[in-house]
Amino acid sequence: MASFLKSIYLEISTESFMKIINIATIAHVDHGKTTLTDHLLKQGGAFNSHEHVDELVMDSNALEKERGITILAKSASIEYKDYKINLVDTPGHADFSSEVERVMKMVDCVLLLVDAKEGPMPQTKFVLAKSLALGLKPIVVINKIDRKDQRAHEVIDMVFDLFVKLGATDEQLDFPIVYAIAREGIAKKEMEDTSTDLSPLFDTILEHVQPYPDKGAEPLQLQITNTSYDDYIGRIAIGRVTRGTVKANANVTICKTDGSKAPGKITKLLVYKGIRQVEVQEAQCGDIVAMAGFEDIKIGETIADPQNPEALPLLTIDEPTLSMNFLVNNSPFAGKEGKFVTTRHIKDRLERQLLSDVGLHVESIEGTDGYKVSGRGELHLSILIENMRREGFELQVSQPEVIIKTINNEKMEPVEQLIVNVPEVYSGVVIEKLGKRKGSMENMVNHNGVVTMEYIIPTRSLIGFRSEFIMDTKGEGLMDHSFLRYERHKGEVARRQNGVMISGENGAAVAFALWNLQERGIIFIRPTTAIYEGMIIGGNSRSDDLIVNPAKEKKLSNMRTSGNDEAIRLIPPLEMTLEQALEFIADDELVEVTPKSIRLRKKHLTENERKRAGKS
Ligand SMILES: Nc1nc2c(ncn2[C@@H]2O[C@H](COP(=O)(O)OP(=O)(O)OP(=O)(O)O)[C@@H](O)[C@H]2O)c(=O)[nH]1
Ligand SMILES: [Mg+2]
Repeated sequence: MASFLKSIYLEISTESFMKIINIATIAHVDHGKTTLTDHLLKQGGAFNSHEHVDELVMDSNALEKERGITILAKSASIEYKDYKINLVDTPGHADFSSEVERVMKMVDCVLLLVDAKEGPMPQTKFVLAKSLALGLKPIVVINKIDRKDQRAHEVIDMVFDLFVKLGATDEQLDFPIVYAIAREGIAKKEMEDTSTDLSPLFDTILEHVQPYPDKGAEPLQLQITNTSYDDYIGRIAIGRVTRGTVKANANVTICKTDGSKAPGKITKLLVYKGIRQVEVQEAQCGDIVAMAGFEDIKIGETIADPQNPEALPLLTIDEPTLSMNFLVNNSPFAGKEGKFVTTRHIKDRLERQLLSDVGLHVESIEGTDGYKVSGRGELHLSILIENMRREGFELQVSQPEVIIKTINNEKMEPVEQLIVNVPEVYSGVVIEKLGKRKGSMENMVNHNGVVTMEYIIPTRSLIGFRSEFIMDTKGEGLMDHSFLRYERHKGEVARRQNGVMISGENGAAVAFALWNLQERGIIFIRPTTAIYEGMIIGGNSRSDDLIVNPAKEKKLSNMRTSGNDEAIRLIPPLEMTLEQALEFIADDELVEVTPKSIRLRKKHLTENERKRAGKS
């Protein structure tokens, strides 16, 4: 969990003894976790009155703000009556589920948000299953009840069925329900109630959740569930105090993941106060603390009393399902736009990432200047690439590949649960395409002309599917998927059907050439874009690859129209995002990523090289 590093107060704060409750918001993507956390913080007095606060303060990093999604879990605290409540906002996207799972080990209760229209979605099921297995008793928050198409009561029945299906105990089944309009900071115990704030939710929390028991006199034990980095104080280890009292400057024992023990010292101790971290001399049992002094500590290790060093059970970390090769940029434009371009740079950066990103694996690739990087999904890896390019890196990335495993002598592959929502008219084409990609339909309902279908489908089949789906449903379809499990390998599936247009020249694209080419497919570049031989400049409407010359000027023979560009009407180019580009490329292609550009290219730049490679 990232801390609010810029705002660490290095003043000493003395904490008075309070009852401690830690709560996490969990849900499917976009069901309103960050919005609710924001309003809980505001109404819980987390901000000083003179403080200027952004909307969605918890989505604090640049990528989160831009994309409107939460990537890293984050904590903040409020004081309500005589309680200190730590609130942890978690990401909803399936690629970040391991982080959510770890966060749940630090909390006493979860607020399970469910959209009053959408109802439970794949990630709702995943996070609920995990929280039930940990013995937590969730509070269900039916959010967005202001939506015209809300169906809160139906959604509650669906949530109840989900609890039953996931084997909830009677106690867990007896979950409290709160209705909310997170965006307006309003919660209600009954739909009909009038309410202007979140106090019904605060009250429900206090009624339902037992504060953390006072184990302050016992020997210290606390597990590191997250780490972050601060330029001033270095590596920060974060966890909840399971037992005992933690003190600044205390000598401790680190119980390592390999079973060994090592001495350590807490050089700084911080707790959350509002959205800041404040330095304290002592933190209470149950509280979430951040500590400096442990340069190479790993997630899952336990900080313990040297007299009584007992490790907490290791954390299980989900295995990666998808990998991409991160290669040194060797395109003709290498080194022109980025600061960090060598294998060494990439290696150091990946090593740094590994310290806090436990779901990530990195291996070197023999005979190649690059690394095979594996993670929990496309977004997990593309966020890393996006962060790297913002930091000044250049690299090339290969087509995402799923990780195939052999289990009991059988070839197994990751499969996803996919939910699509499409207007009836498009359901035929979507069913056909998913069938071709070896999807099996599990359920289909038609609700007023909108068809909702559930599929189980190989992860591999979904690479590149989204762009087709958007085209096929004219942008009206919604799709959502998350990793389900490993299943027996389903054999070949159809990948990209279309070829590409490859530049045969170096130079700069000109409008006249692009205008001529646009009848043959979709163009990805603009006039004046610098091009090189082997760069992909468009998609061909046919299945073969086409070598073209985007730099070809118009001959000046026709006096009447020369210098007159009237006839040239260019269709705006399809400029792909990083994710789109990664989904698009075939296995003989690469995405070239620099701080300024995302280019597509053939691995082999000249036609001769491609022919030779094709023969071998
Ligand atoms: N109509 C309506 N919209 C809401 C409500 N609460 C949140 N939203 C909107 O839902 C969208 C998603 O909200 P977020 O709070 O970012 O959702 P999230 O669950 O944190 O999303 P991730 O972190 O990406 O999983 C935003 O556009 C919010 O404005 C609500 O009560 N009513
Ligand atoms: Mg969020």
